[in-house]
Formats: sequence, structure tokens, C-alpha cells
Amino acid sequence: MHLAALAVVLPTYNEADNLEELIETLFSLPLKNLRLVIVDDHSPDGTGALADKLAQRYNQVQTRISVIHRPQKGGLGTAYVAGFQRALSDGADFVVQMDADFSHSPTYILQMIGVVFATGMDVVIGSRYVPGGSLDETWSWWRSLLSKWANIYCRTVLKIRVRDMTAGFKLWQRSALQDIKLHTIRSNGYIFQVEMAYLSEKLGFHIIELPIHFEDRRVGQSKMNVSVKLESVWRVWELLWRHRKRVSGVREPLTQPRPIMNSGRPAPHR
Ligand SMILES: Nc1nc2c(ncn2[C@@H]2O[C@H](COP(=O)(O)OP(=O)(O)O)[C@@H](O)[C@H]2O)c(=O)[nH]1
Ligand SMILES: [Mg+2]
Repeated sequence: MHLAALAVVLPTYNEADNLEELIETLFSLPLKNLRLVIVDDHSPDGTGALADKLAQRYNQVQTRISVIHRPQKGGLGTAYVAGFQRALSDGADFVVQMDADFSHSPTYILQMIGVVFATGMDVVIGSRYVPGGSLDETWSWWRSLLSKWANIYCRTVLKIRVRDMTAGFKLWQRSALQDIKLHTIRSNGYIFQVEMAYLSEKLGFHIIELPIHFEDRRVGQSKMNVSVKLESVWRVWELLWRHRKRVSGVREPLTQPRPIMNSGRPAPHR
């Protein structure tokens, strides 16, 4: 397990105060073939330059950090799609997505990968809304309410079972990300998480929700804004319409863990 070719994709916009410590924490995990893909959108606080500096530091023997620089703030969804595509083309067998602000504690990655190795699940969702999961008590009441309401809204309209539809902490098997056909994803704000969860259910993926405690970001500010919220409201209906003819898929039952390594050897990350 500790040899798994795992890539962690980190979208960043003004995360200069978090990035270095986060990278150190991630590389201190007992995961020998861990790689990072940072997708920065020309952050005004210099996150992109810091990412390059850290890449230089960590890439001396082999490439452990790739940095994608985009010219302007392009939204979370397209940042993740670009990062996932890079991770796949670099040969990752497993891809983790997480916020770059410590809301998602890196230590859960070990549990996530353990679950995938034990069960062969396609997707592990770090979930706040299953028993054992929790939200930071210091999150403002309106933010907690918004998050819970958004989940109820999305689950009701889309009729799906995933409890934390807006979760941004997930581990994907390579084959799952390939089956999703990333170039077809249209959501760009936080609703991106919903589109990915919805497609996962529609495609019949084996999904498991692992309870996590979600901490409020340590430093910096949330990038949640009005246009992102509005996109979330109407996009749910667009999703329902776009996939109205799609019959829910069923993957073969998981009687035994499926073989999960692509290659059986550490992937040739560039
Ligand atoms: N590259 C990129 N990253 C973004 C963008 N918007 C948000 N992020 C990153 O996505 C993650 C989640 O955003 P955050 O503001 O923490 O959202 P919140 O936790 O819902 O308040 C963080 O790592 C952000 O830096 C964007 O437009 N482009
Ligand atoms: Mg955050």
C-alpha cells in the first residue's frame, strides 16, 4: 500500500500561507510514491511562485511536484479537471483531491487508501454527513446551514444516495476518473463536486463515504462567492436534464477486492 502510485491534486488560489506546511505534511506520510499536482490560477499572493520554489526543492532526485500555472482565476472545477488529467497522464493509479487549506486533514489519505486496498471501491468520499463525520464547530451557523441545505437540495433533486454531495475530499481509482470522461464536465464552482458524485452514482461506481472531521481553514479566506452559489442552484437542474436519458449503470458486485493496480509496479511519474 505504501508503494501505491498516488497523486494528490491541490487547486490553489491565494494559499501562500498554507502551501509549504501542507506539502511538508503530505510528504511526511508513509507513502513512498506520492506525487503532488498543484493547479494555481496566478494567485495575487504569490502562491504560484512559491509552488515553483517548493517543486525545485522536492524534485531534485525525481519529480514529486508538478505545477500547472493558469493565467487567471478559472474556477475550482476546471482546475481539478486540469489537475486530474495531469495526474492520469503522469501515470497515477490513485488520485486524491483536497483543499489546500487544511480543512481536509492529510492523515485521512492513509485511511482512504487503506479502504480502497481492502475493498476495491472506485471512489472514497471524505464525508461530513455520515455517522462519525463532523463539521468544525467554529464554522458560522449560516455556512453550516448553507452546506447542509445544499446537500439536501442536491440529493432531493438528483435522487442520489451519497450523503455528502459537496465533499471536496475524495480518492479516485484511475479507472473511475477515466470512465467519467473529464472533458465532459461542465460545472466550475463548488457544484463540480456534485457533478462528480452524481456521475459516479450514474455510472454505477462502488462508492464509500468515510467519516471525516472538517476543520475550518486555518488561514486565508474562502473563495465562495455569489456567482458560485448561483451556479450551484441552477446547475443541479441542468445536470438532471443533461443526463435524463442515461440509465444508471451497475458495476459488477464486489465479492472480492478487484485488482486495483494498473501496472503492478510504481507508475512512471514524469
Ligand atoms: N486554482 C484554483 N483554485 C481555487 C479556486 N477557487 C478555490 N480554489 C481552491 O480550492 C480549494 C477550496 O476553496 P476554499 O476557498 O477553501 O473553499 P471553502 O472551503 O468552501 O471555503 C482551496 O484550496 C482554494 O485555494 C480557483 O478558482 N482556482
Ligand atoms: Mg476551504
